[in-house]
Amino acid sequence: MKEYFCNVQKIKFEGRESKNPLAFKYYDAEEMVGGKKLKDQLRFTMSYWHTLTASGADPFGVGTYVREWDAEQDPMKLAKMRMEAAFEFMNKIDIDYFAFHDRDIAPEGKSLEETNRNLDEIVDLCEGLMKKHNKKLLWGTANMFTNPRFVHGAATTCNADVFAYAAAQVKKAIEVTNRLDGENYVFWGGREGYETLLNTNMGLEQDNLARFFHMAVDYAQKIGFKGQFLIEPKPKEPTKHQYDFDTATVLGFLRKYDLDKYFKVNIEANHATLAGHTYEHEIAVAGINGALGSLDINQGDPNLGWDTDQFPTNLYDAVLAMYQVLKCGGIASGGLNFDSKVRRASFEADDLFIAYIAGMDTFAQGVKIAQKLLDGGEIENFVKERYSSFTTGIGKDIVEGKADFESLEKYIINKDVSANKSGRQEMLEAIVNKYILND
Ligand code: XUL
Ligand code: CO
Repeated sequence: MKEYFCNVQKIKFEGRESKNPLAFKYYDAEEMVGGKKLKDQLRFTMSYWHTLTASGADPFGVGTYVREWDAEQDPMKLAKMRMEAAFEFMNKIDIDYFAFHDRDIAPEGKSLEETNRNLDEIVDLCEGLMKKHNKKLLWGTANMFTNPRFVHGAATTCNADVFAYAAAQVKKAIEVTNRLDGENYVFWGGREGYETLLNTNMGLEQDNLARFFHMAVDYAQKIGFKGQFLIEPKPKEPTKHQYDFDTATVLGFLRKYDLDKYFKVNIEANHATLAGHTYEHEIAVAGINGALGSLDINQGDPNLGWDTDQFPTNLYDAVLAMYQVLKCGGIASGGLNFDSKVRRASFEADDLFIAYIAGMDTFAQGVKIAQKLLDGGEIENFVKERYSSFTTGIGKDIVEGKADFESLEKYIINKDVSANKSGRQEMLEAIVNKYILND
């Protein structure tokens, strides 16, 4: 088989003293952390779109990435080359999982029928390569945002024919995900939102979105798809207002339409920050609601108001995110998907490897330090003590549902309120620093 990344050999773990840019310094896949091998704790995932399909184009300029398949003109041959390159990449970077949109892996034809035939042909190739190289599909999804037919949305469009097209497209994408034993299926509402309320029937659009999700659940049950459905929140971009704004909004929507037992969330760092939250906030909201499904890892730029999808290299953020993940009991059927792209100026093929290594090393350290923080217990014990008034006396009555306004009034009316204690934020932040710096 043709080699696509000739300048790169299989990436090895060389340890923290290594100066080799093409080696792991902190990610040792076999290292045990929290009772699991790091590779099972993190389940790193290659995003097909950023790694194989993207070109480095931005709204001001054409693609810059230099790839072995650039000269190929025939769309199906190109799709096959990229699929082979995908497995070479996963083998060399030592990642077991991948995720894709239907249109990342195969080109559209003149009709949906032809498009589906193209997809089947590439999925045949993919299935064989998965068996040969022992790789797994973390999730599949449908791209319902690139083609102009989705200009007004897919499941939330004003055009019923487009709704039908989107339904048929997702039907096929679930079938393909099922065929490849995908462990999850993701809905990111690419254009499910609005630009102006002046032309939008928001009530109908949201009802239709719920109808669409129910159809997906029914169809999955019909064909025996056992994977977890996930919704990926994002507040804006491409639309001014996306309906799946953040985790709390998604959970409210799911409960309103009786969908909450079928869906969890796929949380992306840069989407969290666009919503005005931290990544760890979104993870914690999902965690306390039993809805943490999977993670898209990347980082934004604090000075830019859009989704820059940069590779995650901020260790502090990774520690805080993984701390919440560990507190939720781990990532379950999900993984850590690199929804991250190399910068337009990082156009050489080696940059892809360097970027993945940087991200994998960051999250390896992130989870190791988070586990030590948890094991050290200083923060957990502080929090436990902070809420200790709810474990005895009147606090216990409140928690156990034995109190009401009248009994609480009677209890407090002639009593001094006990003194509040410091929240000690700076002390806790210093503890986090200690664990990072001492590691
Ligand atoms: C876009 C985004 C998507 C989803 C999958 O911001 O995050 O790539 O992850 O559709
Ligand atoms: Co994403």
